[in-house]
Amino acid sequence: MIYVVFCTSKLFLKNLFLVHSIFNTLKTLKIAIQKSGRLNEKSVEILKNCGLTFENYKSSLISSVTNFPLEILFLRDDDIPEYVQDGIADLGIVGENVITETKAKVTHLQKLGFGKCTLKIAVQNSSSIEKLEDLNGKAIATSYPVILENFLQSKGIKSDIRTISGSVEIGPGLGLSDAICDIVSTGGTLKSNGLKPFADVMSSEAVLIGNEAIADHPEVAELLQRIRSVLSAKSNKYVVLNVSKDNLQKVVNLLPGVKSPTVVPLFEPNWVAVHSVIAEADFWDKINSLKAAGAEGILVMPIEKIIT
Ligand code: PRT
Ligand code: ZN
Repeated sequence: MIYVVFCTSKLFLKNLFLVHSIFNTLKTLKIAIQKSGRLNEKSVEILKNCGLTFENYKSSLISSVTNFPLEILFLRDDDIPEYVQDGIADLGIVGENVITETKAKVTHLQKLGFGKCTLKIAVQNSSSIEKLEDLNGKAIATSYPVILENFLQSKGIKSDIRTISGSVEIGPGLGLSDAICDIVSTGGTLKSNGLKPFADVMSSEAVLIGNEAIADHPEVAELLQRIRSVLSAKSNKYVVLNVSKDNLQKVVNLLPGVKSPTVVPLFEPNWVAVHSVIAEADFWDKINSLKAAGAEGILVMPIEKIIT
């Protein structure tokens, strides 16, 4: 009986992790991340930046965190939403595109700011398809049939969706389809295959997801707080600048800080150093405004964590 259940590798792995979680202490949380591929490195990086110590074994399926009650499961990204939905993993890091495609019932806990991409419909450069309605009755090759179907339905379009698992971009060239629906980040792959983007279907980035029953677990809250402090630090810069007291108010008005800027007297009379935090997004605008307001000797440093 057991041999029948273990007959495919996906089922085998799922059962292996299930048995592991039954015999393991009930307290140890499990987070599933991609074993190899585009999300692996950044997933490992964000967990390490949260102060978690573990070995990133390329050959192993599970790694224990030595300084936090957490185990890391290394999986194919397509399996992560289902593992989290079924409680084999409590948490997971995976692209929103995969969550939507698998229709997994999981809680979205936090967007992570990496793995950004857009699922797009693209057509050949020479294609006569010009507007969405032109896709009626046309064949579209994709690895994301669920997302594409939902999109087309919402636009009232009926196309022939051809599901293929990889190298979708060669579909039109081979005469397999009139268009494709695939993930695009730089656009280089479309270009090198003589395709042009035609419509955006969904934008996506890596997110932290949780099993619906585990989301308010205290250790999940702790991990979430650490992840948020890492993300917040990443999107901000620490700035130290000098300014004469005559211009101090003008400079302070431009700087929010975490609470408010720190102002420290300099040895030179009538001059102070101002310490503050600036959002990465409006960094250059702010720096130029600060210079115009009289700031000098501006130092900009990365921040490791912001704990509020
Ligand atoms: O082995 P496993 O199943 O775990 O991984 P995978 O091969 O299925 O996925 P992987 O590692 O390629 O991607 C994992 C996730 O990264 C995706 O589900 C997306 O959420 C995200 N992501 C971000 C991308 C891209 N950018 C991306 N550019 N996933 C795929 N691509 C591919 C795309 O399919 C196309 O072939 O890159 C090509 C297009 O890239 P550009 O830069 O030429 O536009
Ligand atoms: Zn995959």
